[in-house]
Amino acid sequence: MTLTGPVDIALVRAPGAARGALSAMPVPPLGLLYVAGALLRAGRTVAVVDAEAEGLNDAAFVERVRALRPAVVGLSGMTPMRADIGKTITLCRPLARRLVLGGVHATRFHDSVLDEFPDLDAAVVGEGEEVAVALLEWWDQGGGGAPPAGVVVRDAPFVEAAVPADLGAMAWPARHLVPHERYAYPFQTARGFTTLISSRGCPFRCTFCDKTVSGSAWRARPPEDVVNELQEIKERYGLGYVCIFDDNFTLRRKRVVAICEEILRRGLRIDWKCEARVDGIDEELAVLMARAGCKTVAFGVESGNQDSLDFLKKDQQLPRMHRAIAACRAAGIETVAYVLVGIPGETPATSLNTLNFAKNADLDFIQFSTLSPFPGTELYEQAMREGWFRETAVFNPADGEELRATLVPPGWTEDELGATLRRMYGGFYLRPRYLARQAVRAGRQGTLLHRARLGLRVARWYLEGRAA
Ligand code: B12
Ligand code: SF4
Repeated sequence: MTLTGPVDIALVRAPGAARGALSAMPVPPLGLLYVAGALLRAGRTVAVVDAEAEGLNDAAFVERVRALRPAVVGLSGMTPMRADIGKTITLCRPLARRLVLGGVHATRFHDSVLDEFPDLDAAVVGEGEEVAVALLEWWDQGGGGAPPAGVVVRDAPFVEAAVPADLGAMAWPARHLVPHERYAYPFQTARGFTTLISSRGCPFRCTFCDKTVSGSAWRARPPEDVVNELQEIKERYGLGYVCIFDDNFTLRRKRVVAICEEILRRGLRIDWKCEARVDGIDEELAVLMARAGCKTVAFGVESGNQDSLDFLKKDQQLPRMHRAIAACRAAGIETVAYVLVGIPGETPATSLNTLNFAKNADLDFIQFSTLSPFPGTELYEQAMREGWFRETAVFNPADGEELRATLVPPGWTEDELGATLRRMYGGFYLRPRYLARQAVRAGRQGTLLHRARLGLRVARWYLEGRAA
């Protein structure tokens, strides 16, 4: 939808803010869309400018935002993307009276973020829907006295906002504000793509996991609300594939069963992917999920070495991983694994056990990454204590940040991390039988072109690295 100004707030994702070898496939800015939904419900005029999706360069982005004449510009950002946060602030400063940052970086560094970015007027800490509504009201009233809970401004005390408890009462993401035909996802199996969150938070204790925004208390939306949203995605927006980005979609089996049964009861035909722990899926559940449209499950496998899983406090056993992956395969669900390279205790040689695990488990796709110690995590404290912390240019074709917090454990160099990562990608993907099987399946799904393009991008990244 094209909105002409003036608007109360423009929520923006600037050019480059989702960059990376795979960034020709930006995903919707879900956090911004949730904030937009809450503000619209509160009667505000809201625009979302996603320069990544619209293919805008800096000049075109600035013109788009300027034309909206926003009173406030709001942006989001993760810690590895702080150069982009700075750039967006510089571009937007002349365009609005107020500038506010929300998201992971603002939340983690709420006590220093206004010093880091002096042109910011405020930061929103934590889940931002209700806080953003309160902030705009506060600014309307002149912005005097203490700011609302969850808002950081200069020279005023900060009070944390309560985490929203009733997710079922929340407005859905305002998807009509962004061009959904421009979004795509590597694993999508149907035309039209979006993302959805059905629960927030995760009670597990993995030492590398940054739970800054949504914390450890798991909160979930009622199954009916989730299926209503899926139905809207299909019927109002005509989108056929949904990525459920919950930290832990399968934490409560009963809830997953209820969601699947409701999808089936309504005869809703929509493809979806979710992220799960291996202890959240069994044979029977996988069959039900597949019947309800689940095409892909992504597991945080992390490593094929049990010692490494224990080191990371993953609370997961290798045999259970094999079982969950096999259950999905038997049900016809594709499996993706997120896997880490450079876990302390592993060497470049023993980390290849993970590659062997992946091949033996017959996974469909793997995303290998170096282990990142993010501030606020147990791993970060450990990395600082042990002198393992570095910031390096990213090695991974799937991630788009320039500099990434990287852990360089004893026995490794940064070069070895990069080289091992490439060896893993090559060792997994460049197998003739694997490629042939994937090509046949993609042909059957009608995703051959989409996946071939993706494969070519990863291959280019791989070959460039070998030539360097
Ligand atoms: C889905 C996801 C992705 C997706 C989509 C990201 C996107 N741009 O939307 C993909 C796969 C592309 C991705 C990529 C990356 N991700 Co990611 N991702 C997530 C995940 C699992 C969920 C995010 C989400 O959609 N949450 C739901 C929405 C509703 O929440 P939200 O985005 O946080 O927004 C809320 C608040 O933050 C706030 N808010 C946010 N923005 C704003 C703006 C304003 C103005 C206001 C008022 C409020 C506000 O209000 C929102 C509503 O409550 C989180 C883990 C997590 N649970 O947070 C990791 C996470 C955010 N990702 C992370 C990282 C590091 C990355 C990468 C840099 C690489 C990587 N994987 O290591 C890349 C960078 C990509 C990029 N250039 O943007 C880290 C961030 C760590 C940090 N300290 O910054 C996290 C926390 C994972 C982790 N546990 O370590 N990611
Ligand atoms: S890595 Fe996954 S299971 Fe572990 S704490 Fe984070 S979200 Fe939970």
